Amino acid sequence: MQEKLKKIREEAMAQIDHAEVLDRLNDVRVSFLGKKGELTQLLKSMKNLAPEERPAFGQMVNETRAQIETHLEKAMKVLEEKALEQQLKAEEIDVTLPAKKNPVGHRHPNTIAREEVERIFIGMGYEVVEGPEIEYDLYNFEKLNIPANHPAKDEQDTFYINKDIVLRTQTSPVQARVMEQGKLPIRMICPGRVFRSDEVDATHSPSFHQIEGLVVDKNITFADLKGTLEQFAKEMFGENTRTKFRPHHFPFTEPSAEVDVSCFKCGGKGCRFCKGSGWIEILGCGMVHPHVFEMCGIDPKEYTGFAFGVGLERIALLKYEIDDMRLLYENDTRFLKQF
Ligand code: 2NL
Repeated sequence: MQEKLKKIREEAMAQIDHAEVLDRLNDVRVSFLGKKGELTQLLKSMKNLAPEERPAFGQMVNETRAQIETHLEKAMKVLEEKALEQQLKAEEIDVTLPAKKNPVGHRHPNTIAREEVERIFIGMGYEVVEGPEIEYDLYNFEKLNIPANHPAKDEQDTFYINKDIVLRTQTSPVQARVMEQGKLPIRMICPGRVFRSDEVDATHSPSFHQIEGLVVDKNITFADLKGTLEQFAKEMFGENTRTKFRPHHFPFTEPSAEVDVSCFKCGGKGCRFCKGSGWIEILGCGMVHPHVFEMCGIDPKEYTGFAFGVGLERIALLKYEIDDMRLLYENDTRFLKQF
């Protein structure tokens, strides 16, 4: 029996010494010290001994158990430390490595130009209002005095969803909706995306952006229109900018005008930029047509007003001297981040 005990102890110690992982140590514990373990079996077989031999043998078994346990504890500690060390090594962070660069975005030239226009008109007390890009024919055309047979309504110019619904060709329907709400006076601008069935080239795109403005109050005159747009031109293109109003025709305004600004490159002397004329066309405007007022529920005998429309891309291309509109839509950040 003593021989067997010695063999068990040596075997256990050897297995503990060879264990390389904690799980293996646990197996060793179970197979020697567990309920069905070898040492427990040996203790059970003590009944084969003579009664006077039992206490001494029992004590020997207990000592062996204690020795194995102590050895197991030590081995466990060593393995636990080794595992922790490995984990720390695997999760090591080198704080001296260069950080991953987070590319920062950039405002689009259209956005910069829009925010500049908004800033100028907000400074003059205007509200910024937005509206739907998909509109009723009624608001996009009819209420703006563009009748059924008008060439602008041609399928070649307008994207039709069905015979009553279009992709808006201008942002004026937003203004028609505000007028209909009947809260007067009105001082508003409405920036937004508009659509026309155009082929893509250096100056055209089927989807582009507009900012329209509208003022409605008692006693608004063409002088208010002129002063407002002169102020806008100076803030947008420089203090020395002069403006020129040329007669024009729009269905929704009467009288109507197109506005040129003195070339901000050459100051009006004439250069490649203004094609030698000294003037650059920037917007269209006019006094709101009485018929438009009537269709939007405003009495034209009591109220007058002016309106204007600016192409946002046109402003961005001019201001940043970009010669092809397509560059604005390609979203190449090498191009966009220059502005
Ligand atoms: C242009 C010309 C213009 C308007 C837009 C307008 C809106 C209402 C009533 C009357 Cl609700 N007029 N808008 C007026 C004149 C010109 O835009 O060439 N835009 C790029």
